Amino acid sequence: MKEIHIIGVPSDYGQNRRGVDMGPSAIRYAGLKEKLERLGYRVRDLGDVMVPTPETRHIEHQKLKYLKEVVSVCEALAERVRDAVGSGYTPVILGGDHSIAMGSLAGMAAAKKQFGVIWFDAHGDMNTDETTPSGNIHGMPLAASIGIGHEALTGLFGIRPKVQPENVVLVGARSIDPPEAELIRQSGVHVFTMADIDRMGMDAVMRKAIELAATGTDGIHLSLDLDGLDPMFAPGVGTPVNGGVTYREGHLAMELLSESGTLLSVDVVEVNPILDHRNQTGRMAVELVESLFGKRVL
Ligand code: 4U7
Ligand code: MN
Ligand code: MN
Ligand code: MN
Repeated sequence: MKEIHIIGVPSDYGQNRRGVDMGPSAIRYAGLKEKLERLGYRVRDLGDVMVPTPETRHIEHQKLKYLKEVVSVCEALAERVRDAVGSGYTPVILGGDHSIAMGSLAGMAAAKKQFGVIWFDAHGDMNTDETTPSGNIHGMPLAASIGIGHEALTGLFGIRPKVQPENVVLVGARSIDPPEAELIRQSGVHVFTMADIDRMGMDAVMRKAIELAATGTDGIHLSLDLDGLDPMFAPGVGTPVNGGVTYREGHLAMELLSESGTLLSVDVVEVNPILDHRNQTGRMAVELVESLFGKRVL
């Protein structure tokens, strides 16, 4: 069985509500390492990527807030992910806001010829500095990873693009800004909205998503934004959106990905303990990861 490497990235440079920097602690506190070990894995916690506190920095670009800091955190993460995956380990990357996924995907791109991405999220994360309504980089990591947007982000770690849009699948989308929708349509990434999940069911959606992400690639990176779940099950997120994936649909999605045997790496992002209720969202994150790594009833 593959060895799992946990990497924490306590960064909240990509969004404007403090607290998501405590995500790695909350997820660890919910028992991530022990629970993965109980499933039979060897697990090493590599600790956190160094992230200077934002109060010691200042915002230079209003449309790309904390650009320099986001890039340096992502490049430090990319090195760790490249080394873990290159040595045959499975990284579990703990955010932090979703901007850190640019680092995960950069590391994957350095280690693998081709990989697919399942982007589990209420949002599209397909904004650029030209379309962003907020200036927050956590709304841009998917666009940047397929080569769309500001060159400081698209060219991160010297690889561009990180992933081919035809191998990228959004699951759970229900809040997309109008210019972002236009970019999604032009880009060629695949999207299953909540309406698609309602009509087709999560089983059919995930089977299709896995096929699209895995075809012609070495495997799949899952980017798990906890706001993809309904806020009833994951209240501790900075940008909650009603009408999300249920508890059971979330687990089913993880089980199907687990059974496919295609998982290479995962990030778990946007857990904000300050907005949470007694670490409900941190615990939910760990439960989902357990299903993803094979936990079953019998
Ligand atoms: B997340 C937003 F305007 N689209 O760009 C933006 F609604 O990583 C939200 O999915 C982005 O949590 C949410 O700021 C980013 C906004
Ligand atoms: Mn996101
Ligand atoms: Mn989101
Ligand atoms: Mn968010």
